[in-house]
Amino acid sequence: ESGELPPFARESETSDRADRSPSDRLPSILPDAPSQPDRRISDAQGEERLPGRLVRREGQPASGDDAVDEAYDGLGDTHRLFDRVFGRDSIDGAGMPLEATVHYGDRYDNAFWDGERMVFGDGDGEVFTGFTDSLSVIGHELAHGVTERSAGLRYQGQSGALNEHVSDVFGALVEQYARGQDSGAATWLIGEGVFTPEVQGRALRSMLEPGTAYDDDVLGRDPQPAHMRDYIRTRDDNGGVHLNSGIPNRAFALAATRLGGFAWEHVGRVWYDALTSGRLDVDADFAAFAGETVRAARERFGQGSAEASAIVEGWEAVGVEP
Ligand code: ASN
Ligand code: ZN
Repeated sequence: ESGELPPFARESETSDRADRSPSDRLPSILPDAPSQPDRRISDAQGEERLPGRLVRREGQPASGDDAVDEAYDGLGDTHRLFDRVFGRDSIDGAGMPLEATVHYGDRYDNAFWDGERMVFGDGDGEVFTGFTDSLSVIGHELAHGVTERSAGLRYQGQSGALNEHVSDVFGALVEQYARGQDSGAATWLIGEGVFTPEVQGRALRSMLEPGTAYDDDVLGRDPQPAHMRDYIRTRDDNGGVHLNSGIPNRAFALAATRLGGFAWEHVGRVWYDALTSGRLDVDADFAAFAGETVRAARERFGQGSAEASAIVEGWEAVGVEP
């Protein structure tokens, strides 16, 4: 009946509490102190050379250049989500500096992660305004770094679409967390604010309604599928990584909106757990990834939890059997 207490329990029962400092007495209930980001923003000054000239470091005041200051603030918001919500300090979980280059190229119509830094073009001014205008885009690019240093999903075919999907998930969550938005109030759009007013469109992608983000004379219609039956087989875009990501994106957004509340507290947590579980293969397909999210949900929230059920239903709604 009186089994051995685990060593830590016995210790706390028997130690003389008055002799210990407050931080010794309350170690397990005090959250980790938040970490600070270490941001470094460089300016490529219209060239396609990296890194460009360092123009703003951590703690320095606003530069007055919108792209520089938006990148700086957006990296701060992204660091805050990963650190405060998931307990991950920066891209590598060990305080790695967050480096970005803005004003990359001449009217450059994209943003990307190059393996070391986030890079943002200014846009051509006709279709695209600058890519730092959207917090979800900044979060998306930084999340590529997190994926590279965790599951390492290979940027080709289904694993590549999952890599894109994970970046959209954390891009959307950074924005929702910064705005204090619950999943019902969220837009679920990636890249709001990157189009000029001339474009008939809301954003680059819609996670909740893939295929409906824009319908424009110049750009055409948003080509993202929303269900496995419409999966796009192509050699372009590493096997359609920016297209087929619509399918898992919708599964995530459906699960989140079904649960309500803050997405980063349930589905976001589960996706982060799955990504960092060490159980995902670099070549994971949609079904394998879905299975890992369900497993992670059951581990964190319980076998028959509402969270696990919503996630199963989200995947089934897009034709993926977890
Ligand atoms: N904006 C794109 C992305 O981050 C750029 C690319 O495909 N490399 O996925
Ligand atoms: Zn991407």
